[in-house]
Amino acid sequence: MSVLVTGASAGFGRAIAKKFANNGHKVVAVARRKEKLESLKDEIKNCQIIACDICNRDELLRGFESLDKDYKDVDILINNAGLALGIAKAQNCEFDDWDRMIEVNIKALSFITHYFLPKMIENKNGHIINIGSIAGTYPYPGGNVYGATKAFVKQFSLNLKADVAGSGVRVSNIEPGLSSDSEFSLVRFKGDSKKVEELYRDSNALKPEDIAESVYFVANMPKHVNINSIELMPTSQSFAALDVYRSK
Ligand code: 8X3
Repeated sequence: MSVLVTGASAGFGRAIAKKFANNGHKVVAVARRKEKLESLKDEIKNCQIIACDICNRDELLRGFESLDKDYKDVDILINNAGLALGIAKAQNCEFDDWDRMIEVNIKALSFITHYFLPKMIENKNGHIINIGSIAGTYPYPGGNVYGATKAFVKQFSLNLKADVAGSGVRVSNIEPGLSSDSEFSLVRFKGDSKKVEELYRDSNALKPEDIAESVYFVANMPKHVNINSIELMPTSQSFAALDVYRSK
């Protein structure tokens, strides 16, 4: 029995991996950067790593197969890996950015879920915890495909829940708002640290540990309780008014 976390090298994923490992769980940490995973492995007990791009299905399958027996039987799958690329309006976006977000946020997440789900059903035990986003619910300029991928995660989580009902398997979607201390915004702004600084200025945004706490809470509710979703924002964040563009 183990907990598999994707995107575990940094940010939410790393904090989630630490939270579970520090509470006695075996953790499978998946991410691209081997050195970061090795350093995580040095920090926590009971951790095995899979260093690969989760969009590379062959590498991923090889990684799953290489796990020790007591790590292979994943009972909590945390689909955390995901990214936003760019904040331009749709008409000005690079299609390659959209393609990559769809590959990681939708296709890789679906593939990994598809791989582990049958075993969970067979064991009558398992929990799939997806990391969605408030962007899957609330539209904002520049959110275009990123928000749409997170809307997929939201609906996929609900549809999975409908399919696994009665099996003992649980499905949850954690939807954070503005979150700092991860590489998310630096990736989104393509390395422009000034924009990142401005985004977080005086905001007291959510921290990776806040998300890890929510994930751990959801996973540790009694087995008969399925928390379908948690939407969390920093106290400082709110909703924008609906824009009206006037002709004059
Ligand atoms: C990230 C949260 O507010 O940048 O998923 O869309 S937000």
